[in-house]
Formats: sequence, structure tokens, C-alpha cells
Amino acid sequence: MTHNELRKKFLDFFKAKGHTALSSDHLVPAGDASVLFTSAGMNQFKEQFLGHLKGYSRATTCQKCLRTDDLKNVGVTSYHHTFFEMLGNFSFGDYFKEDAICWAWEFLTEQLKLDKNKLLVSVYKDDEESYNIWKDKIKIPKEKIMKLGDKDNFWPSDAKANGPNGPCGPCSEIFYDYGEPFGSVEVWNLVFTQFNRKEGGALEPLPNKNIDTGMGLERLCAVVEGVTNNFDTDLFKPIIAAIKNEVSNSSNIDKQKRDFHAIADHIRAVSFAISDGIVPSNEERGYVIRNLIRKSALHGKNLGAKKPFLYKLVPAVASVMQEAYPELKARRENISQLVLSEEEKFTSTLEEGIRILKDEMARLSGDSKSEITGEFAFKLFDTHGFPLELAKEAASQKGFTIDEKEFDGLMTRQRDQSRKKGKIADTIFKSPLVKEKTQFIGYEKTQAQVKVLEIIKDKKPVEKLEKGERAQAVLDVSPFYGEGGGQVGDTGLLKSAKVTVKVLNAQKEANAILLDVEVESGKLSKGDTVTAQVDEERRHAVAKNHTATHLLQGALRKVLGEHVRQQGSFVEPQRLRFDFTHFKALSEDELSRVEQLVNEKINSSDAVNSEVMDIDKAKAKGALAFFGDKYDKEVRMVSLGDYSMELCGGTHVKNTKDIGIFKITSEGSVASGIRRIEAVTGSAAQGILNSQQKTLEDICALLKCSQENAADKLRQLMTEFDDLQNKLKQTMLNEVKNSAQGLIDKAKKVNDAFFIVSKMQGAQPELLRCAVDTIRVKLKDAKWAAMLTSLNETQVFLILAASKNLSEKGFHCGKLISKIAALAGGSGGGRPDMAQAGIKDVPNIDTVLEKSEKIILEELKR
Ligand code: ALA
Repeated sequence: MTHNELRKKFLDFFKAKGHTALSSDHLVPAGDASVLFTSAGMNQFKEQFLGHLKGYSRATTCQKCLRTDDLKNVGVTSYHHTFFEMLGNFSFGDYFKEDAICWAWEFLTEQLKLDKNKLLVSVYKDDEESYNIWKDKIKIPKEKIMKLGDKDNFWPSDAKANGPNGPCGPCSEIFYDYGEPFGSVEVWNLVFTQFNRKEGGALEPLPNKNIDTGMGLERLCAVVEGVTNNFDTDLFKPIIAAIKNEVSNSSNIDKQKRDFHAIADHIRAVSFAISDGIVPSNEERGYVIRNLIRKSALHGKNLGAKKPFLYKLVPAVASVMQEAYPELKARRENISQLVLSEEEKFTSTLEEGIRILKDEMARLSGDSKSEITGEFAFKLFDTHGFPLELAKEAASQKGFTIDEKEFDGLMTRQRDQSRKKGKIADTIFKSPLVKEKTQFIGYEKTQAQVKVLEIIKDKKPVEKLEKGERAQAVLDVSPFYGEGGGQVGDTGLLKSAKVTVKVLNAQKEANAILLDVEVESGKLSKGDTVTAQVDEERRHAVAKNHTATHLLQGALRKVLGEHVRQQGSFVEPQRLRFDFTHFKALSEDELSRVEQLVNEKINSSDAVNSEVMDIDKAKAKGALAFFGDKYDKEVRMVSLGDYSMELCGGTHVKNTKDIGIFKITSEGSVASGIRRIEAVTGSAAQGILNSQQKTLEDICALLKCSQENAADKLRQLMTEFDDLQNKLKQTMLNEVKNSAQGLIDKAKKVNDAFFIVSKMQGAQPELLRCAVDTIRVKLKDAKWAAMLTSLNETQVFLILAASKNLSEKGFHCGKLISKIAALAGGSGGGRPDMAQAGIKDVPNIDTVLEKSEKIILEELKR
């Protein structure tokens, strides 16, 4: 049975048992900042577990998961992964232990026809109910039922003692016994989610008893295919073949399993993460992905890879997974390009690291030391991503060692600190602040009579709010749009005969819209009926910008190509920001075509329509969805004419002509492979056009020409300017060359060496270097040292150079110049025969130079 068949069989089985089959959530859980990655099938059902049902009480999924806890075991064992798929069935206050156990057994033994004799189970030590179901209903021999404790049979593991807070419960696991020498592996975990763990460890019963199960597809494939290593299944074999093909036809898979398996694992994680919108970076999620790419590159080195190769594996991953995850195939080129650019960055990081390491070793040999500090190696690792193993190797080639104990200490300290900081990883999910529901009516209305359902101050419900107080309020119906989908929340007023309240912002929270409010006069009480009034002018400005982002996305896809995908957006009254996938900066021409296309659509006065429909229908129509948003089964599709369809919950203008004008104000890079456009519409755009016109008029007045001729005139002036600059530079270079002999003539003689000193005003560093070169040529084999300075008002530039025969004898310009720079709070460095420094202490420069001369003279005398 192939992995595709297994996935389907599982979902079909539970569909037949009344479950709604849902798509996998993204690897970055939508709208849940409390976790780093989706790490289990249950993540997307957080609200259901807490009792907020969504029209079904049974669900089944195959969920993409990413966990980093087991990273160091990946490739070492046969069954650890970072990225994996979890098959799961869920009950929200519907069936409980008996059905969950019986169906799991039925699926494994009847659908997959696994040998009953090879299955073992475990139950939580105090869970007699499950024990009896296994023993009496399923009829598993007693000796095959293990009773285990809080670590093994409570989920999350040991949650009672150590958290995280949130839903948890006892669990029962099913194992497959391969027999000796492999032993047994866990295949399925059935969790009986019946508690909500609170701060301090109290287990509060949940409103409903729930079922949450998880079965790793990779392990199940191995069991079904009859292999003992997950990497030998049809999920991985084509990827491993691709690695062999791209990296090392000669290397032996058996001997280098660890490298092959780790790369195969990591490239899956990287491909899916990037496909779900994570961009490699130095922070949080992005850092995890960057790290996986770097680890893979190092594994590749072990296999003999000489150049970037990971990016070439993306198509193999996409092709294995295309049936279940077609989006991966659609985005594979984009993913490949991002991976390639990361690989290239890492190569230059490594080169840079080697250079820094060499300098450090040179410095240490100067002081006759041969141990590199752990702190240095740690810094190299921490700021440049340079791995300790490589540092050790490079060091030992030059007879150096590294203080690994200190390095390990620093690593541990950093890990502890980030664990403390990383609140993100230790709650499964946060409980929502409010249980009420708010109905949003703001698509049709900006004013309504509403009831205040709840007032929350400092996270606690209160009855009243006095003048001047700030809090959050929940209404039964709200014309205020709650911040979401990149659009800011509405502002406005709540008003009645006895109270006036400013609404400063509106945000979504579970099923409610939470208003940030401040009482202006009177008193606001829970239960009050008030008139809610949205600030209409502001809302309209926001709507113009929101509709414009849809036009912008359409125009970008037309001008740049279909690979353009929204990566984020921010829509406020003053401006809009739109982030999208694209590989290089937009040219002037592309930008103006995009701008023109948007303006054409504005001028064609197309109606903006919205329609609520089933998500599958919307997708079939070709509506664009944004990965960062979570969609229900029913979605709202916003369409403009026949050229733009997007799933969107935002508020829009009625007709594109309401936008007025669209003007791009900037274009730039946000991360590798992601560009950002900022733009304005309406009167803000008009304002920019007016001020540009005024600037152009000023320029024309200065150039004394018409607007049409301005560019030509300026070009001509610039050419003349460049010519003059070049001539000036040439004259100065000639002068320096001519004066070099004068400097040599004035040189002091110290032992058998010449010492040349010169002070120039305002000379460019380039001129000083040219003087050094001239001296070098003129003095041929003689011994000499030269200290040349150039002064300007804010800084002194200093070059120290020496003949090769002098520097080979130990006269080290780099070290000397560091000493000199230190005299005056400057910094400098360089090679033994040439070094430079910048010194800021201009007022005392004469004293500094005198001292410097002395230092050099002494060194020459040695
Ligand atoms: N949520 C359970 C797990 O991750 C099924 O093991």
C-alpha cells in the first residue's frame, strides 16, 4: 500500500464513521501566536476542545507537523523526524474511550490487516476503564497490556507535573512488535482529553470529554510496507535517490545513512515550511528553517557536496507529495530559489568564518598562544552560524585547539535563556478571554443599536466603567470591524443619553469582537443598550486601501507572473503595504506597469462584489487564499470585475472608482524572495502627485529649462561633473606620484631602513594607497617603513606600510597600527606589510602622531 493509499484509507474509514474530513492546517498555526509550529493534529481544534463547536462533533485529518525536540536524533534513529504527518480522529464531546479504542483496532487489524499478535498496548496506570476495554472487548491478552505512568501515558507527556497548561488527559498507545532485534514501535496514541490544566497544575474537567488521536504516517508506512526504517519507505526513497544523484554518486548510502536520512528529513521540513510562508531568518520560526538548511548543507559536505545541492531536491519532495499537497508542486520553483539563496549565503558565511578564525589564530600566535577561547568559538557560531566542528577542524590544521568546555557552557546558558524567553513553546494554546459571541454587521451598516454583553478590565470582568477608565467591551452585534486579514480595526463611538465612550480599536478574540474603549463622559455598565457608530471617514479610507491591495495583487500577477503570492499585508487609513513572493527588485518599468494597471481598473469603474460560499467551491472558481489566514468551511469571496477573486473578510469600497488614484510609494525587500510594496490611494495619492509636481517645478527653475528638457539637461550636467571629477583625481594622483620621491628624500634613516613620514590635508585614502604603491616601486629592494596621514575636519586617516623584507623580519604594520589607534580611541588593523586606521581625536592629532612616530622608530631600531 502506498502512502497515498494509506492517507486515503484512514480518512475514508473515519468519514464512514461520521467524521468530517478537514484539510491539514498550515505549519504555522493560523491565528495562534502561542505555538511555534503546528506540532499535532489537535492544534487546529483548540476552540472545539474548549467547547466552541463549529457544526461538527467528529473530525478527521492528516496534519502536517513540525517538531524540533527530536532534532538531534534525526538520522540517528530509524523513526525520528522534524517534519511528519499525523493521522488523527477527533471527538468533541461526542464518542469517548470505547469507540476510540474499538475503531483504532478495527482500522489496524481489518483495514490494514496487521497481524493481531504483533500488536501491544499501554494504558494510564489509573485508567481501569481503558484497561477493561482492551481486555474484555478487544480481548488482548493481559500480558500485552502495559500500565504506565505520567510520562508515558498522559498527554502531553508529564503535563500534570510540568505543564503545558491547556487540554490534556490520560492516553493509551498501540505498539507494533517487529520482533528481535528491532523490538516494538509506537504507532498510535489515543488521548482521552478530559482536563484543562491550569497554572499551578490543577486539572479542571473540560465541559466535554474529547478524543484526540495521533498516528505518524511515516511509521505506519514502515509497518505496512514491512520495513524497519521509516527512511526505507516510499515516502523517502525517491528523495534519497535524488540526494545520491545530486550530491554523491560515489558515496555509499549504507555507510553514510545518517547524512542521507538527515538531509531527506530536513528538506521535507524546509519545503513544507517555506510553502506555508515561513522565510529563513534569524528569528523564531525563520531561524529553525535556516538552521535546518545549514545542518543539511553540512551533512552534504560530509557526502562530498562541493556546491549548493539542497535546492535541487525540492522537486523530488514535491513530486512524492504532490497528490496530498498539490500546493507544494505549484510553489516548488519559488521554494527552490529561496533554498538556493540560503545555501549561497551559508557558503559565504563559512568563508567569512574561516577568515575571522585565521585572523584570530594569527593574533594568538603573535602572543604565542595556541588555544582559541570557547567564547570566541561561540561568538563565531552564534553570530555567523559557524559550526564548532568546522572551527575545530580548521583550528587543528594550524595546530590550534578550542576550549570546548567554555563553548559548551555558553551554549547551555543560551539554550536556558531562550527556553525561559520562549513562552511560545510551552502552552499548547491560550484560553480565550471571552466566551460571548459577537455578530459582525459592519459589511452593511456602520451604525446600530447594540447591547454591551461584557466589560473586561485587566483581564477580569467588571460591572461598570467610570469616566476616564479604559477597558475592553464585548457587544452582541458590532458594526466595528475587528482587526484581521491585514486590515486595522475600526474606531468610533458608543453613545446613549447617559454615556459617551470612545472606541479606540477593535480586535477579534475567539468568537467575539473585543473593543478597546475609554469612557469620555457618564458611566458605562454591563447590559447597557447604546448606539454604536463607526468613524465612517476612516473606514472609507481603509476600504479604499483594502480594495486597492486586491487590485495590486492582480496587477502583480499579471506583470510579474502567477508565482506572485501574498505573504502578508497591512491596510490602514493612510497607506497600504503588500508583501509577496518574487525574486528580484521590480524594475522601474515593471513598477510603472503595475501602477498603471491598477489605475486602469480603478477607472473602469467595476463593482466590488462579495459572496459567501463553500470553501471548495470558492477554490474551484480560482479564488486566491492567503496562507496566513484560517478559513472555515463557509468563506467570503470578494471579486472585482472578472479579474480578481480573493477569499477575504475585509471591508471594501462599492466600486473600484471610489479608490480615486493609486500611487506606489516604495518597493523593497523584506526577506530573501519576498518583496514589499507600499502605496497610497485617494487624497493621499493626490497629495504625493502634487508635491512631486512642485519639486519638478523647482528643479526646472534651477536648471532654467522646461519640464520636458529637465532630464536631458541634468544628464548633461552630470556628465560634465563626472569628467571634472575624473580630471581632478588624475591630477592629484600625478601629484602624489611626483611628490613620492620628495618624501623618500626626506626620509629618516634608522639602522639600514628608511622611515618616511608625511601629513597631507584632505587626501582621499585612495591617494595614500597610491603613494605607498609608488614608494614600493621606487625603493625596490631597500628596507623601508612609511606612515602617511590625511587630515580632514572630523577624522584622520592613517596608513602604515613597510617593505616585505622588513615585515618578514617581524615588523607588523597591523599590530603597530592597532596600538597607535588605541592611543587616540580609534580603530585599525591590517596585514604585516600594510595597515590602516581611522582616528577621531583630531584636536590632539599632533601629539598622537608624535607618539606614533616614536613607537615606529623603536620598532625599527629593534
Ligand atoms: N495529540 C496526541 C499526540 O501528539 C495525539 O501524540
